[in-house]
Amino acid sequence: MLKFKVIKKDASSGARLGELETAHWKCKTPIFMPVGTQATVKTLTPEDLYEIGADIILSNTYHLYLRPGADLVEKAGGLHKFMNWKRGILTDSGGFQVFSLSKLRKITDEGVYFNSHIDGSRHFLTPQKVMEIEQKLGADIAMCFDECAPYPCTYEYAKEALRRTSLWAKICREHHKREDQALFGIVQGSIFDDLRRKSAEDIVALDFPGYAVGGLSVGEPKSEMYRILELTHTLLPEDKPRYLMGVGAPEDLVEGVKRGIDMFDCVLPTRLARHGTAFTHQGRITVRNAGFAEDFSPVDPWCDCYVCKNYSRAYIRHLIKAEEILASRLLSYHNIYFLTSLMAKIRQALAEGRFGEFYDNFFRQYKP
Ligand code: PRF
Ligand code: ZN
Repeated sequence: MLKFKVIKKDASSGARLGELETAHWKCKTPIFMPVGTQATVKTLTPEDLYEIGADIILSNTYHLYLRPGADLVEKAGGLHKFMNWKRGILTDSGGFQVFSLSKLRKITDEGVYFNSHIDGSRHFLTPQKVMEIEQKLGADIAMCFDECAPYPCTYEYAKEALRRTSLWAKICREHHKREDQALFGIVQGSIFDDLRRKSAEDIVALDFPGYAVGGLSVGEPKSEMYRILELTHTLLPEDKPRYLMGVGAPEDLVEGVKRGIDMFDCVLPTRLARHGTAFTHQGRITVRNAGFAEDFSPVDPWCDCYVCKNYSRAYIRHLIKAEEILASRLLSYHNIYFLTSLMAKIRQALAEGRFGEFYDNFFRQYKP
């Protein structure tokens, strides 16, 4: 179902090199997982993603439940067959999307009432129902239904969301039966140390094959996120994968790995791409800016991706100005390649026992 092994630990931080095996795919960690919300990583084909070197992609229970529906995906033979993806898939539970996308929500201990962001129709998701949906979708890794508290929020609110997350995790655990799918628990607790401790304690007691840190990167200062990560990774079992949800800025991947994180996902690379922004080894550039009109160099001269080997900033800027969809595709390809190869370089550094040196070099060049 899921095998995870720590191969090597960094001597002076929480960073580790690992090996993760799921029903469809085996890979080394730490990894970045591109997001394919609606069973597609926007503008890219599976072949593009194989070429880039993506190991696991993420999809969303919330979106697929609303459209096209879990029954249809099941009829197609599961999400892998439906979207023609042969490597790993992780489905998020909707515990975040239902809070960020839908209006008129009502949360009870039984579940969440909400209105579809597509047609306004009324729905009720419970942990039982989310498990039923995720098992129909058939991803390699499924996530528990959780409540992600907004930032800022009161201590009392965060405590209540944590209590509900623990209650739902227990129900999810009981209703999850698929042996070829691993169910991960999610730690909440906002930015409160004692709540994070309590949440980790509750979730670890349920003995999941992997653990996620949720409720971060929701608007809190980066220093708070790093502080909570520093604490949380010491509360999670060493021999299980740790996944930081919804985090994908290059500097946060490096800081996350340093604090014991093995898996990341984020819409950032594809979203930035659609807005004309690219990652480079020195920081982000906005290719749509006039300053690049006659810049015939690659998006990132230090990148060896297909886009950087074949196209210039000036050409991509032209595509953006002319509203040609190829612009989104080329920048999405490059941005995902950038994060995927960043993780490959981190793994290489870990394997060679020089993560500290890598960290220093990265921040000497990359300006967030
Ligand atoms: N919970 C779930 N998905 C998520 C989050 C969470 O807290 C976040 C927070 N960054 C992103 N995606 N289920
Ligand atoms: Zn590139």
